[in-house]
Amino acid sequence: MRGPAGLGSNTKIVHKSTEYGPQVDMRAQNPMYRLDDPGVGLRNNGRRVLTYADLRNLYPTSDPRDPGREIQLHLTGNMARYMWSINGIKYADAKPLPFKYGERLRITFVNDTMMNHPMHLHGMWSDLETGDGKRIPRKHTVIVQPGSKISYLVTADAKGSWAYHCHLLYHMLGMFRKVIMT
Ligand SMILES: [Cu+2]
Repeated sequence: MRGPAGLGSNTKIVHKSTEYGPQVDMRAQNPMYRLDDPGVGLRNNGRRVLTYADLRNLYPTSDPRDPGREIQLHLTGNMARYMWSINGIKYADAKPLPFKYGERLRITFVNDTMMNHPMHLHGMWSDLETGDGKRIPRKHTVIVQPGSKISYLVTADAKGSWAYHCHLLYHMLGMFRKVIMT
């Protein structure tokens, strides 16, 4: 089941079989949206900290369609071995992610690790779902907090091959996918 545009995902969280093995040392048991959580080190510090929950677009949502499909991606790793992956599979072993030109899709990230991962999809906007479908903010990079989930919408409007990766240099070797849009 998919929620309407702007409100996020109702889809069940599933840890795929590829997430089980020495390359993954933990899996989030009940990941929630934490859009209004300032994050580690910025909570309850006496100041008002702006969060993703505060973001609204100045302009109406450019593509108001509800998503036609949803991709759930798990950010995975093994902290002690410093190995990083998506769905337990590192880039070198992964198949490209297929996008269909013209589609509106939802990406839901589940962070199964204890670190933040700023995820960057090249070539398209990441329309972050913060609760208002009419004013969806557009981002290039979306931070996924530890043990949480987050969703955004993508309009597939650029054919070709695109990089999709964590923006932390030491993570991106494994936490990386190629997107191919046809
Ligand atoms: Cu990362």
